[in-house]
Amino acid sequence: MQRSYPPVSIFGVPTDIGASKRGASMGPEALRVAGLVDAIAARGVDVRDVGDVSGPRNPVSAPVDGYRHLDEVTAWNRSVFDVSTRELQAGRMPILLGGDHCLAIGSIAAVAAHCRSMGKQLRVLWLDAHADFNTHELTPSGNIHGMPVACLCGMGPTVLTGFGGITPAISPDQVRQIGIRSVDPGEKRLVQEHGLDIYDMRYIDEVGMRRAMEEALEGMDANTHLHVSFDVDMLDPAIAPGTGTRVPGGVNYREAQLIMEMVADSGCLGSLDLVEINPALDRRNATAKLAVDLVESLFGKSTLMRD
Ligand SMILES: [Mn+2]
Repeated sequence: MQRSYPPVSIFGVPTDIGASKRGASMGPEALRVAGLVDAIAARGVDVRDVGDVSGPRNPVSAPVDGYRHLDEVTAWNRSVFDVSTRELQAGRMPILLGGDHCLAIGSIAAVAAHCRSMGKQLRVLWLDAHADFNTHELTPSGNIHGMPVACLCGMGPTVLTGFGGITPAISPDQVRQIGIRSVDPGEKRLVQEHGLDIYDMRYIDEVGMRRAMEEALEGMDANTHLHVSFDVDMLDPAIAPGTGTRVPGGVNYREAQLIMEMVADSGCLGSLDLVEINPALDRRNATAKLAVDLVESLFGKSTLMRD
């Protein structure tokens, strides 16, 4: 089936401000070097690289009240929110090149505000090894890349929950998480309390990726904007070594392709985050190349002709 995609705007957010390890700040260039823009253009999509967002350097300081770098995280997310909003209002699909996963706060807050103003339904597909549902009371580390889903659901500091003017930006029932296999003990309780819809690795092992994805995409229609937030640590570290928080037992190559192909088939893709690629930990840019390969499938590339 030949699908048509809206024009796409790619922007880089070169920071590791919310991460535990340094290096995700080099992610945007790694993805460009791996040929992301040409790969999307080859799908017949009008794609433009609008350059990098700028923000404060990483001070590498200790947590304060359970948050590391809260001021800097806020500044970066403010810029992300502004760029995403600008591109959405121009009728373009924003693709964020991270950077660490804390940047999804600004990105998804912008998408949520846009959906509200357009009267569209929002579904967030969160592809990750981690639930990212920590709060400053629960977090073992203070790293804000472990908190974006909680912040978006209204649990977090006011500076991070208020982008877009409405708190919470989203509710847990709009989120589906795939690939989860590492959740902190306190976080586990919070996840259960809020009924987050999680397709963890055990569930995927038991029912298969196809059924997990069918359930995760259930209930979407032509009026649904699907935001995909793709943390490359969802993937098994054997195929995606270039990331800061590797967890064994992740999604394999075929399963990952199936996720992307099923998103493409839904016809609902509206925005995308590509985060946590850390070239300092990678082997010859393999993780960025794999991400580009998966993005091609997200834009409808398939092995065989299908209708
Ligand atoms: Mn994450």
